[in-house]
Parts: sequence; C-alpha cells; structure tokens
Amino acid sequence: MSPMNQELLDQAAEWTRAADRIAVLTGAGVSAESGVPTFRASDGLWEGHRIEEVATPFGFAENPELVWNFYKLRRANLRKVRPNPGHHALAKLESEWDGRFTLITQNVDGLHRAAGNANLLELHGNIRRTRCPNCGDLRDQGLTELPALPECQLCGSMIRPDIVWFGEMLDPEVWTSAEEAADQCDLFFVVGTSAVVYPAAGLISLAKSNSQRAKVIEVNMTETEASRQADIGLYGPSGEVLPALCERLGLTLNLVNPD
Ligand code: BV8
Ligand code: ZN
Repeated sequence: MSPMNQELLDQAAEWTRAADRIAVLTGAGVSAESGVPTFRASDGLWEGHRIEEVATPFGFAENPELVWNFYKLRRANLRKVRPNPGHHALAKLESEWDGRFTLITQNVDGLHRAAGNANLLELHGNIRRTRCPNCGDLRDQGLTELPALPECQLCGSMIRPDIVWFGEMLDPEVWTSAEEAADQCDLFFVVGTSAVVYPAAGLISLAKSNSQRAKVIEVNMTETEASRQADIGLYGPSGEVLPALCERLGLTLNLVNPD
C-alpha cells in the first residue's frame, strides 16, 4: 500500500473507531479479487451485448434464452468462487458493530452472505434465486445447473432470475431500509463501485447530507463518480485495503471459507 495511503488509513481507522453507526455500499469491485468479472472494466459488453440490453425486461421478453444464458454462465462461474479477504473484513466489521452496521450491496453474487454478513441489503437481488412472474413463486436454486428455459415448479410458467434489471424498480422494503441506513449512519463506506447506477449511487449523497454529517470513505482502485463526495479515498484493492483497516483496528480476520 502506498505510504500516502498509510496516513489516510490511520485517519480512516480513527473515524471507524469513533463511529456509532456504519453503512457500507459495495459494488462489483469487492468481488473482483474472488474472480468475479466487474461490469464496466471491459467495454461493458457481454458476448457483444451491452449489459444494459441483456439485464432488462425487454431483453428477456425479446430473447429469454440469451438472457438465461447470461445468468447461467455467471452462476456456473460462481460455483468455483469464494469470498476474498475484503468480504471477510466487512463481515468482521459487522460483528464488531453488531446491530449498528448495515451492508448494502449492488452485487447479486451472494459472496457477502457467504462471508458471514447478516444485516445485508441486496439492492439488485440475488443470482441464486429465481422468481415466477406468473404466480410469484420465489425459489433459492443455489448454483445448480438449470434447464435452458427453466419452468416454475408450481405453475409451469417460464421463470426469471430474481434480479432487478435496468428499468425495473428495486424492492421497496429493501430500498427503504437502505435509505434509512444511509440516513442514520455517521460513517459511510463506498467500496468497489463506479457509482454510476441509480438509485444505489444516490445513497452516497444521502449519507453525506444526513443529520450526522456522515463521513464518506471510498475504497477503490481508481477515482470514480463517488470520489468528489468522499472525505477519504483509499486507493488499492479492497481485498488488501479493508483487511489493513481491520488490522489497524486490532481486528483479526477469520479467512476460512465454509465450503
Ligand atoms: C430504476 C443486476 C426506477 C443486473 C443491476 C440515465 C441516467 C441516469 C440513470 C438512468 C438513466 N437511464 C436509466 C437510468 C436508471 C438506471 C441506471 O442507473 N442506469 C445507469 C447505467 C445509467 N437504473 C435502473 O434502471 C434501476 N431502476 O431506476 O428504477 C425506474 C423504473 C422504471 C423506469 C425508469 C426508472 C435499476 C438498476 C439495477 C440494474 N441492475 N444489476 C445483473 O447484475 O445482472 S446494476 C449492475 O451495475 C450490477 O448490479 C452492478 O453492481 C451495478 C453497478 O456496477 P458496479 O457494481 O459499480 O460495477 P462496475 O463494473 O461499474 O464498477 C466496478 C468498480 O470496482 C470500478 O470502480 C472499479 O474501479 C472497482 N474495482 C475493480 N476491482 C477492484 C475495485 N475496487 C476495489 N478493489 C478491487 N479489487
Ligand atoms: Zn409460477
């Protein structure tokens, strides 16, 4: 870690130690060191398709097989993927700030839950779950291989991933809880997100302008849309920066991944 970061890391540790309520917003970058590709590192294309075309209800209506393929490939990749030290550091922080720590994620990969975070808000759903648009059946399918066009076990209709696509509303309960966490925190971390997707990215300014005048700490490889709102920017891989922060706080990480 660069010497400049050491000083900033000390400041971040001081703010964390003093924090009463912590909220964290994560994006794809926190899973990058686990081997999960981010969205916009490449040219934002998947098999030549723009994500914003594939991850939409219109794309699904147009070509359900293509969209199911997009998710089945990602589900298959996740079978060999484990939480990285960045995920474990966030689980450790939650256990230390028990009841005063909320993890809000845009990720659908389930790795925060696998690392042990429980007070977790999955804004964009979860790739392990499917939903039936006809009868509403919600099912945790794990990461098992699914048929080309999976059918509802209750009513036989074609089911979809339980994921929030572009142009779709977020689950109102999940979103309200995320807004409350950002509004009530006095320390807000933004980790591994390009902060371009709304309404998730709006949580940063919500925290920044809340009555506690929350401090904002960004953890990323590079500057992002969030950087101008961050009081501190810790630039480096979250799998190194977050464990280094825990070390400053005297917290030892449990890096064992339950298989
Ligand atoms: C909605 C599920 C109301 C899919 C996802 C024009 C302007 C502004 C907004 C809009 C607009 N047009 C439309 C909108 C709204 C739209 C939106 O925000 N579009 C964006 C693209 C402009 N939002 C919506 O549609 C939302 N719904 O608005 O509802 C509504 C209703 C009806 C009609 C209109 C409005 C729904 C958004 C949810 C979309 N679904 N995911 C799937 O995953 O398959 S979003 C998708 O992007 C993922 O969830 C992902 O998490 C998310 C954000 O991306 P990031 O996580 O930030 O990933 P990214 O690759 O971008 O960045 C990675 C970062 O990590 C980088 O900064 C990199 O530097 C860093 N990094 C890399 N390695 C590391 C690292 N950092 C640390 N350590 C490392 N090792
Ligand atoms: Zn059904």
